[in-house]
Amino acid sequence: MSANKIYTTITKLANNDKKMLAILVDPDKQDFACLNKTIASCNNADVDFIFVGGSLLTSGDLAKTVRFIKENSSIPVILFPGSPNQITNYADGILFLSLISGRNPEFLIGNQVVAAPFVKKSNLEVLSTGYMLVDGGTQTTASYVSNTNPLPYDKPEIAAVTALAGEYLGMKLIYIDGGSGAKKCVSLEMIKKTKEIISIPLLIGGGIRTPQAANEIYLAGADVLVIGNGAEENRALITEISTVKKQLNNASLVKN
Ligand code: 1GP
Repeated sequence: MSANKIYTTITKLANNDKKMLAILVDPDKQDFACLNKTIASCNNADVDFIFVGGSLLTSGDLAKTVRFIKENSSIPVILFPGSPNQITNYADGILFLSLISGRNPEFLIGNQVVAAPFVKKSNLEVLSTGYMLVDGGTQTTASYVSNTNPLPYDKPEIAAVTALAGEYLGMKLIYIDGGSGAKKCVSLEMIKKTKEIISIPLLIGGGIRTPQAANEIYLAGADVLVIGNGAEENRALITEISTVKKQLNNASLVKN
């Protein structure tokens, strides 16, 4: 994949008010027969990216999972690593995350230093991402493992200025996450306030389980939706959210 191909695609679409959909695959939860069905659903729907990773990898094989996806799909695969050992050259790109909602130096810069030489040796496209965890009503693995407090759910202004600081530090994407299996999605108010203040693409994930929620989150200003558990539990959700995305993109075509 040529340099910056993924980022160019994301910015071009976001700048044209086009919405994107990413399906998150957790290598720990994969039985390859199920993964095959998930990949088929992504191929048949209009999924833009497949993210692979997890806050904590225990039994899964990341490289094998990514290779299997690449063998069965042409959708770009982007690593969403919870730790520096979640790097494989089989993917197309990597969200090079800094957990800017937290105040744990290991997740702000320490792990990135460990990962940097491995990323350099790879062919992965590096997508510098300001990653923000928001309280989604339950303690998530991500906030526990990172030993950080998530942003308060009802403080959209803190989220917005944190994202802005990330942009000023040179990050290319902002990802606000309620965390895997969040009970509540990131609030629409937080998405709106953040989108208003930043000029880089905005990814939203955590607890999105219905096409209605996806529609509202897109309309509030998310450029990319990330769906993990919801798609694992109900594969039809991939097609349903993809349909929402296509309808919004067709409407924006008419508007433009
Ligand atoms: C988690 O945002 C992702 O980091 C996806 O969350 O699994 O709740 O969809 P869900």
